[in-house]
Amino acid sequence: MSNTKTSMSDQAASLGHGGELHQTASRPDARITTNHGVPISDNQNSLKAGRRGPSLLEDFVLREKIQHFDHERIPERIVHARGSAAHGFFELTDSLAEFTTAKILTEVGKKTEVFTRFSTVAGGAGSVDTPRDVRGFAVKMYTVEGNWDLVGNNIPVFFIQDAIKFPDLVHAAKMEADRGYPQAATAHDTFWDFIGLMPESMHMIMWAMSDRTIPRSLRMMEGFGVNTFRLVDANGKGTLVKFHWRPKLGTQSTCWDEALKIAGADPDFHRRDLHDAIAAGDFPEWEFGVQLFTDEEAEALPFDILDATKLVPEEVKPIRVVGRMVLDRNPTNFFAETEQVAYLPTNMPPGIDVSEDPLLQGRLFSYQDTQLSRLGSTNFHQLPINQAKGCPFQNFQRDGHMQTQVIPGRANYEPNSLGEAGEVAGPRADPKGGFRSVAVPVGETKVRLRAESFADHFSQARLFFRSQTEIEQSHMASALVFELSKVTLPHVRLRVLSLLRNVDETLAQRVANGMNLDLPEAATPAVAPQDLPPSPALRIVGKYPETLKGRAVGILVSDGADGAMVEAVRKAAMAEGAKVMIVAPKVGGVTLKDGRKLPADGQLAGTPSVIFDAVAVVLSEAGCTQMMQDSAAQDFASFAFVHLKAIGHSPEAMPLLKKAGVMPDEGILDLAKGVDGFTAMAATRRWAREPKVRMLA
Ligand code: HDE
Repeated sequence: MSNTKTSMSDQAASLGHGGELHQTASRPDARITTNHGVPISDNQNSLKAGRRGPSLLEDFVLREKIQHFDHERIPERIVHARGSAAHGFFELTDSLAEFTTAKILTEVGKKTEVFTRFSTVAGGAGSVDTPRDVRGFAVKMYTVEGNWDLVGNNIPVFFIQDAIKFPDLVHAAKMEADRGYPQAATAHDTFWDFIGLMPESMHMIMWAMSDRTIPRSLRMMEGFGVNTFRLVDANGKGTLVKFHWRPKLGTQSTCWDEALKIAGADPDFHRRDLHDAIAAGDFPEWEFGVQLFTDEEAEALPFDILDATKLVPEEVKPIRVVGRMVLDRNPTNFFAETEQVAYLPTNMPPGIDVSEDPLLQGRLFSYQDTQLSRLGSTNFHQLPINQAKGCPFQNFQRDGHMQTQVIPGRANYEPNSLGEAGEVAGPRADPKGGFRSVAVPVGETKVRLRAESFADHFSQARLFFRSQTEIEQSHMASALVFELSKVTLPHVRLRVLSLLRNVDETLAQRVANGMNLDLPEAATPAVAPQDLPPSPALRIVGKYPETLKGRAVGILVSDGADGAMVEAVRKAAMAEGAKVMIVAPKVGGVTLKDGRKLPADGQLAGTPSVIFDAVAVVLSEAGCTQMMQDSAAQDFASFAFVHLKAIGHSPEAMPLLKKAGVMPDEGILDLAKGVDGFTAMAATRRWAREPKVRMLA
């Protein structure tokens, strides 16, 4: 009797708002059941014919459990498979009512729930977080007029101009078809073969070879809508728009050598960083901005606004900041939310519309289609993470795989007059408030071609390269040398070099020198490149203020270390907004000079300096002697040095630093002289050190 009572109350508790069933696993008194609610008496042993006999087919508990497990995986995303996400909100700070009717862009101060997923592009779902790759930046905003998915990247342009090339691009970039490698890397023959044959990719290649593709943190990336969209006012008038996200923590990157080493030290580096920051209440925030253009302004630009390989420099059209996004809640369940979320560029509230960009036009088909194979049902919009939470969705689409709605009545067609008989008639179109497309004139002859206005492939690649600081230019040249040195086909290397000559002769020469090759003849461009005025806004170095906020400082300690020094560094770094970790040879920590115990946050062998932005090495004399026998301790110091980090140290730690090849410069500080300068030095990389530790192209 009491059993029946429990099972009925369990069931009642598990019925959600819409009548959907929820797991009760979080309840301490919850009984384990089959998927159909039958209580299970033993979850450790299968049903057997005798004590040592074979298992019985009759054992539906075993069969159901194994079978469900066998089907746990769904196809991973064909691109952007590796991703990390968080919940948060969008808040409008400046109304765009002059240009659009979309409530999310006109109601200042209103907060709209969002779910944002960041991703790498090429690697599989289980690949590492830090390859050189473009990052996806997809934001789902649950607005009161339906979901708005702004499915962007951390780079404002793209490799190709027409969607028809996308499968080729992705095939070429992913692991090679016969051998199944390399994973999550573009440094291989087929990618560069494709690039060498696609001059339109040169602008994006400049971005891909810049430090933008090795971000320090998902919290420190800019985001871009890439394609041009339209805002639509109450009269149906369209205004062209490009969307931007700017991180409050600034754009920051790793060093390439560091990114490679992080891949080994912590394959989940970015996922962990995002999760930990949000869990600690350190919520990442972005400004939301727009660049708006009338058709006439767009017409006057020296390229086509419908061409996704081009950007509009901020110096030409400033970004108007109109909102902010804060991510303040980690997903509760990775699969249900981060994996099952489905972003669709076709999700737009009334007041926002697409442009004729041929890349975007292809995307308008692709995302809906890919969800059908990935999530397996046309009802994927009913999954909690995909539901239009800001408003109800209602239409006459019915049935299908995994239908979870129990819709009453017989009105499943439209028009109907069932309302006249007092029955529920269902929803109707809303000519005024419903989604409307801008009346853009079209109607030329059908053609399969690339518009002449898309023909200039080099001017903006040149603009980007020439807008960079010297430091960034040398990183780009070195990245190209690294990638092309992994290419095994000589003609592929030469073809890329011949394209680079149209971007910038000095760049091409540096890359050729870096491979010890002679420069081939320049490729013949379809349109002669122009020298556009440089755009300093395209840099990372020097663009944002230097800060320790959101960054991490590691303090390596030994037995007998000076506790006051450790404490002073910790306090100073935390006061600047950094996360601080104590690293010791043993995870139980060390005994300080004054006899106090200092617990460690990480063991030295598993907590290398690559996961920190700056380090302090606070050792006793005996501790230093011991650590000099440990390659992990030497690597800690030497990698911090070659990755251009500030290193604070106790005087006793000098022998270790010397053995590790650390040479004195303004970023190496004796902490016995005070910790004051340390945080200022730690707020940025010591770029001046780089030529002394690395052969740059
Ligand atoms: Fe995507 N892209 N894409 N893409 N894309 C997908 O949709 C596609 C492009 C972007 O976190 C897929 O749900 C085509 C540009 C992001 O879930 C797929 C073309 C930009 C994500 C697809 C492009 C993006 C995707 C695979 C060329 C920046 C991850 C899984 C016409 C503006 C979203 C999925 C997430 C995912 C197609 C080009 C961004 C196959 C055909 C340009 C951030 O539908």
